[in-house]
Formats: sequence, structure tokens, C-alpha cells
Amino acid sequence: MEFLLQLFFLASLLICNTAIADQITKPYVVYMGNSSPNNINVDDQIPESVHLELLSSIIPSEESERIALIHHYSHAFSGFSAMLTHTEASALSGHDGVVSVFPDPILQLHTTRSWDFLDSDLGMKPPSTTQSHSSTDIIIGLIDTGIWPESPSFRDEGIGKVPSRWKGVCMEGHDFKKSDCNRKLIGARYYNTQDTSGNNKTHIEGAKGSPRDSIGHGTHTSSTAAGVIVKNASYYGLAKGTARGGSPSTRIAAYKTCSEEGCSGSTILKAIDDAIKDGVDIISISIGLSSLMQSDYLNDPIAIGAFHAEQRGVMVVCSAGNDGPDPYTVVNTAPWIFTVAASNIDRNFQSTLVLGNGKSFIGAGINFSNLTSSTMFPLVFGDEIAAKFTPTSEARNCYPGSLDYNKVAGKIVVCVNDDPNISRRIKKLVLQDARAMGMILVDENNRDVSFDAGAFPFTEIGNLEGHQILQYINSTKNPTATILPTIEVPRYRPAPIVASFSSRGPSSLTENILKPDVMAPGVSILAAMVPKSDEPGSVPIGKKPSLFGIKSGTSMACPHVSGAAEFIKSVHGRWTPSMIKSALMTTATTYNNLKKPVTNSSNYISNPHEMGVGEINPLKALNPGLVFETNVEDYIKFLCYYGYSNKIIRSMSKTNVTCPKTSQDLISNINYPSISIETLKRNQKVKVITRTVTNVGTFNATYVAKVHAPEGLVVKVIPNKLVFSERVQRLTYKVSFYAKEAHGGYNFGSLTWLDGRHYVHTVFAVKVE
Ligand SMILES: *[C@@H]1O[C@H](CO)[C@@H](O)[C@H](O)[C@H]1NC(C)=O
Ligand SMILES: *[C@@H]1O[C@H](CO)[C@@H](O)[C@H](O)[C@H]1NC(C)=O
Ligand SMILES: *[C@@H]1O[C@H](CO)[C@@H](O)[C@H](O)[C@H]1NC(C)=O
Ligand SMILES: *[C@@H]1O[C@H](CO)[C@@H](O)[C@H](O)[C@H]1NC(C)=O
Ligand SMILES: *[C@@H]1O[C@H](CO)[C@@H](O)[C@H](O)[C@H]1NC(C)=O
Ligand SMILES: *[C@@H]1O[C@H](CO)[C@@H](O)[C@H](O)[C@H]1NC(C)=O
Ligand SMILES: *[C@@H]1O[C@H](CO)[C@@H](O)[C@H](O)[C@H]1NC(C)=O
Ligand SMILES: *[C@@H]1O[C@H](CO)[C@@H](O)[C@H](O)[C@H]1NC(C)=O
Ligand SMILES: CC(=O)N[C@H]1CO[C@H](CO)[C@@H](O)[C@@H]1O
Repeated sequence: MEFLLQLFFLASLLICNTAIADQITKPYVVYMGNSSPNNINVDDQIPESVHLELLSSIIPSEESERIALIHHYSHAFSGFSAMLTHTEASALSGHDGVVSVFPDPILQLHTTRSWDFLDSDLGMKPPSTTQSHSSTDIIIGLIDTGIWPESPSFRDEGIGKVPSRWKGVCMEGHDFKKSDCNRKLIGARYYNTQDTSGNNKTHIEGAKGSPRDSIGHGTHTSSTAAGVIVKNASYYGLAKGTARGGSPSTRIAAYKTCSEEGCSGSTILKAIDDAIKDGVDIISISIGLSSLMQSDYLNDPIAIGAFHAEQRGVMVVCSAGNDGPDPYTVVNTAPWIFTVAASNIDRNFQSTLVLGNGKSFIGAGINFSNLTSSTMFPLVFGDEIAAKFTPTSEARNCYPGSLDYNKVAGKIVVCVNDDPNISRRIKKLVLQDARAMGMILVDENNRDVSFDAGAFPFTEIGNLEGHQILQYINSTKNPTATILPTIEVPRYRPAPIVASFSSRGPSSLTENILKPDVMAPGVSILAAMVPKSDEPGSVPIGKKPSLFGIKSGTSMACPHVSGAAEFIKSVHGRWTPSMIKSALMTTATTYNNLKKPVTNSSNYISNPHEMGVGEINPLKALNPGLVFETNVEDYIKFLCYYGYSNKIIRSMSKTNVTCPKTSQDLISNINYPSISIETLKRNQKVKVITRTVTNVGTFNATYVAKVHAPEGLVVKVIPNKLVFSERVQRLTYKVSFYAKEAHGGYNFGSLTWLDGRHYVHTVFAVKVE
């Protein structure tokens, strides 16, 4: 009896809870497909009243104050965001004309997992020779944390007047005036978003919004993508050189969608809608969903916005994410997005560790240490100086609260990194707070990305060196050490190397498109920064905060590709986004500066799931010979094969499509500049893939195919010779894969078209079962 009562009680609790849960409103995005046929001007707005009417049909009239839109999408696509209960959201998703309804996600900036990594430099050689005949009218939109307009990277001397087709605005806000925009920074918008209470929109709009960047991320990415040339830029003397964007004449429009807490998805979608309407050519987004949160393209605001941008000829370049090196971590993987992985550059920062016995070790790190090799300090291992009642397993990791402060002061402390939860930055703060003299971090995995410890002596070494140092500590009564100031190692080899943090393919949504697409510099990138000190000790004593900063992340790689795309667009003004993407992909290099295959950070030859088709080479991409055009019909086919209904695709494309058949296998056949096949069975007959290339080189070119395939995988190209003439500009060929003798798992290889002048390099990834 009692048992039954309890059950009853539990059940009523549950019912109660769901009832309450249903009263709770939270922000949702309601996506309603294309706004109008593509040829119609994006100015033709959908009136707000249309969306309000839809809302009022599902929100009870006694709660009419909730009939309000947070964002209203009306230019390139239709929809809105609003505060809804779960039930209302479900009701809406069944509504005619609604494509998808999903909770407004919080997306992350792709700088670093925390504010942990720090780095430097420009990997791209300045394409200045071709500047003379290039157009200066390219406009890039950066969806990011805003911009710090005073940076020398955004000066407008020598830049012509604002292109007349620009329809954007320079919004005024807190500490941001119209006059902060100029002929370089032509537009700036911000959005009031943090509508978590959901009740009073006007109240939130009163908050002190501004396009001004207070974090530094957007300023850094903008200057990498399109900053003007600034001579003698450096980070307190490090990484000294000329800072510049990919195409210094490009105009910048800043769309601020992120704060310290992250970026609201509904706001990013609004910014994309605005950027398309404003007239940008390229949108650069160094932001993404967490790799664990991806579930569907139509629940991902970047995928939705980018689809409509692509439809209207606006290119969207995105970062791949920083969740590597595990597989299936890449994000922003829709085929209409250009997905960028991160590599190091040919510059490294080293800070040398000297032991009392005279041995020295080269570690990685950026520091403004004032120590010298003539004075040694006591050296201890965190393990030996645990606080009372603290397990040594925590002390050896230098967790907050784990160390006996009395035994830390004045010493150099060795810490290990068994658990990635506590970042390098936290450990450094722990030791700094305990008045340690310096820190030696033993960490095999993150050494490729130099950590900026500011004025605190810091170095990071691998397990092998770590073991030797612990042995030295054991071997002597009074172990001592010192950490010398950071030196910069130019012309560092090998470079590029795939950065350890860079998210890896294959994509968790479909393995029939190869992702990431390409790799670009994203480790230790020097670019404009907001000159302020975030925490004590980050600015060297007696110096002013630096105008330039060193940062790492796929966030830093993405604007390098956006900059390269601007550069190509400035020379080939009529090329579509997919032609530019193809040019950058088929000319990418898979070799490093030692003329050896590119490796990952543990020295293995890297594969296309790590680096895509390779590191971009913007100069070569100007003259690719052949390009793969992926057009809107290809993307519509993709949506069909992926399994979306005719109704959804018709709504997204405003065309009367009827999907031919639905099979994820067919995705491999859309005209993409790389090939990926999710399953090829050993006992299967050949699998045939079709591709069409467009000749953008000279007439009368003849290309011959050359295949590189792993042992056992038979790859044939039919025909293996392509003859172009004045009349024949496009040619189609087939590639067949036969796996009877192939190794199980992913097989990687390439097919290159050669005409004596061009190498049109295409990569394939085939999973054999
Ligand atoms: C919203 O806030 C404004 C300004 O603070 C106030 O005047 C207004 O009455 C509020 N509206 C609601 C519905 O609470
Ligand atoms: C370059 O900057 C440094 C400080 O970082 C300064 O001392 C030096 O005079 C500058 N050189 C030129 C040519 O401006
Ligand atoms: C590098 O590649 C090897 C071989 O594919 C792999 O085992 C290793 O985990 C990779 N290392 C990193 C850091 O990605
Ligand atoms: C290094 O600089 C710090 C901060 O200015 C100072 O307290 C310390 O004594 C200096 N150390 C040496 C060895 O000069
Ligand atoms: C680290 O984080 C993971 C997942 O967030 C968690 O499972 C694990 O317990 C954490 N480790 C420690 C030592 O806190
Ligand atoms: C140092 O000594 C401790 C205790 O004697 C021992 O557990 C540890 O393995 C030694 N470490 C090395 C690197 O030899
Ligand atoms: C759309 O296509 C279907 C089948 O292909 C056809 O029956 C229908 O008439 C078409 N509708 C329009 C508006 O073209
Ligand atoms: C291409 O070949 C045709 C026929 O051989 C010739 O008439 C034409 O001049 C050639 N065009 C170029 C650009 O070489
Ligand atoms: C790389 C770098 O800036 N190193 C600095 C470390 O700190 C010493 C002393 O403050 C400077 O002389 C170095 O230039």
C-alpha cells in the first residue's frame, strides 16, 4: 500500500514537473525557408506582421505580451526567433511553411578551448605584385565579437570611396560613433540578444550595446582577413614584422553577435541575413556549435544562413572547431560552407629551461621572464608539496587549492597535465598566486601551441624531458633551475603541421563529403588586438598594452582563407563562391617546408580528415586551370539525398523540385572538389563517381589524369584525358573505385589533372568494409 502511494506520489510529481516545464519559455528559432525567389531583390522584406500573426495563432491570448519577435529574418530567408514554451514550439514545427523549429543554441568562439592558447604570424606571402589590376571593391562581413576601430589595421588612408552598392549601416552605440567607421571599416552592427528572461525586449534594448569589441577576437580576425599593412607590428617585440590582411584593400563590415558568454545562434542568423542584404561578398565566421551538439543541418543557424548566402552568391567561410585531435569533431560541415582547419606556421617560440646540473631543455612558451642563466632557483615537483589532506594526484597537476603555498614561494614548480579539465592558464594562475618563481609544465599534447604566460616565467616540455627533470630532482638534495626569456625561432621547420587542437573529420552528419576542406595558419597568429590587460602580469612591467596580439585557434585560420578568397575575387571578379573554393582546394599543398608530406603534431603523415586537401596557396589559386562548380542544384540534390522532404526543400529553394531518389550514397556524386565515400564494400562491384570540371585556363588545353591510390584500392578514371577547346569549356569524367583487395577502414589518395602548367589536385577518402 505504502509502495503504491509512493508510486502515485512520484507520478504526480512527474506530471507536475512537466506541467511546470511547459510553462517555461525560452528562445527558439523558427526557420521558414527562402523569403522569395532568388532573382528577387533582398530588399523585398517580409513584414513583421506576417510572423507576428503566426505567433498569435499559437500563444494564448491572455499572454499576448509574449507575442513579440526577438529577431525577424526577412531579407534572404524567412523566419524569426521568439520566447516559446516547448508545446508552442512543437505546435509551430508542424505548421505549414515552417521548415524547422529549434532552441536558440549558444555557439562558441573558435579561438581556443579556453583563453588558453596564445600565438603568432602571417603564413601568407603578400600577393602585392598583383595588386595593381585588382578591384578594391570586395566587402567582407565578419560575424564575431565586434571591432576596436582605433586599431592601425583599420585605417583608411589611400583607400577609395565606399562602394556604391554598399547598403549597410554604421550603428552608434556605447563608446562607438558613426565617425568610427571609415572607408576601410564601412559597416558595424550589433544586436541585443541576451533575452534570457524573455519578458521585456525594450528593457534589453536599453542595455549598453555597441559594435565595439571588448574581447579582442573580432578585432584579431578582422585584421587577419582584411587589415591594412602595418609595418613594425609585434607583440612586445615578438613576432616582429608587417601585419596585414589577405587583401588590404578589402572593406570590412563588423557584425557583433558574441559576448564573453558565447554567441546566440538566433543572432548569428540575423547577422547573416543583414550581411546578405547589406551587400557583402564574403562572410567569415570563426564560431561554431560544440561538436557534441550537432544534430541536423536545419537546427544549425550557420548552416541555414550559409545556404541562403550561397544561393545569392555570397561566400561563407567558417572555422572547423578546436575539438581535435579526436575524430568526428569537425563542425560547420555543410557542403555550401568552406570549412577551415588550423596549422602552425614557420615560426615558433621557445623558452629554454636550465637545470642546476648544467643540462638545458628547449621548451615552448611565450614569456617575458626577467630570469637569467646566472641565477638558479629551487626546483620542486608539485607531487612533493601537496597541501594537507590533498591527494598528490591533484598536487602533481597543480590544481587550485592542491599545493602548500609555503613550499611554493620562490621556487620553480614542475606540474604535469594528466587531466585536460584544468587549463594551462589556471595552473599558471595558481602558481603565480602562490608566488612561485616559475612553472615547468610537462604536457605532450599541447606543446605545438605556445602558451602566453605574460611576465611569468613558463616553459612547456614533453614527457621524455619531463622524466629526465624528475630524475634530476630525485638525484640531488637541492635541485635548482631557471627559465630563460622566450626567443622566437624564425624559418621553423617543419611547417605547416596540423595543430593538435584543430577539429578532425570525418563529419558526424555525413561522411560522403570530405571535411574539413582546407588548412590555413592558425597557430601563433599576430594580428590586431584590443589593447587592454585582462589579468595581472599579462603586460610586461613598464610597457603599454600591445596593439597586436598572438592568438591560436581555427578562429585564426578561417580569416586567412576569407582573405585568400577576397584576393582571388579581387582578380577574378566574376567567379562564384564555389569556383573560388575549388581554386583554393585544388591548388592546396600537402608538402611542408622540408619538401616532405605534411605531418600532424605527433609526427605522423597527416591525412585529409586532419588537414582537408592541404594548406592553402593563394598565389597558385589565382590560376587553377580547372575548377569544380558546385551550384545551387548540387546543394538541392544534397538536401534530397540527405533525406529532407520535398516540402522542406521546396521551401528552402523556392523551386518546384521533386527529389529523384533518396540515398545518402548519392551525396558523393554532387560536384564537390574532393571525393568522399562513406562505405565501399569489398564484395561490391565498382562504385562510380561523376565530376564535371570547367576550364578557366587557356583554350585548347589537354589534361591527363594521374592517380595516387593506396595498395589494393583500384581507382580508374574514364576518360583519363580531357581535351578542352574554344567551344568545349566543361567536361565530365567518371572515377571508379574497386576495393576487393583494399585494406579495411579509410583509404586516402588523390587524382591530379595535369596539362604541363597546372596541377589540379583532388583528394579522395574511401571507407572500405
Ligand atoms: C519594459 O521595460 C520598460 C522600460 O524599463 C518599461 O517602461 C515597460 O513597462 C516594460 N514592459 C513590460 C511589459 O514589462
Ligand atoms: C619598431 O618598434 C619598436 C618597438 O616595438 C621601436 O623601438 C622601433 O623604433 C620601431 N621601429 C620603427 C622603424 O618604427
Ligand atoms: C597523428 O596521426 C597518427 C596516425 O594517424 C595518430 O595515431 C595520432 O593520434 C595523430 N596525432 C594527433 C595529435 O593527431
Ligand atoms: C623580476 O621582476 C619581478 C617583478 O618586477 C621582481 O619582483 C623580481 O625581483 C625580478 N626578478 C629578478 C631575478 O630580477
Ligand atoms: C573532467 O571532465 C570530464 C567531463 O567533463 C569529467 O567526466 C571528469 O570527471 C573531469 N575530471 C576531473 C578530474 O574533474
Ligand atoms: C623519484 O622518487 C620517487 C620516490 O622515491 C619515485 O616514486 C619516482 O618514481 C622517482 N622518479 C623518477 C623519475 O625517477
Ligand atoms: C510542380 O511539379 C509537379 C510535379 O513535377 C507538378 O505536378 C506541378 O504542377 C508543379 N507545380 C508548379 C507550380 O510548377
Ligand atoms: C584553338 O584551336 C583551334 C583549332 O585548332 C584554333 O583555331 C584556335 O586558334 C586555338 N585557340 C587558341 C587560343 O589557341
Ligand atoms: C621574447 C621576449 O620578449 N622576451 C623578453 C623576455 O623578457 C626579457 C626581460 O624582460 C626581455 O629582455 C625579452 O625581450
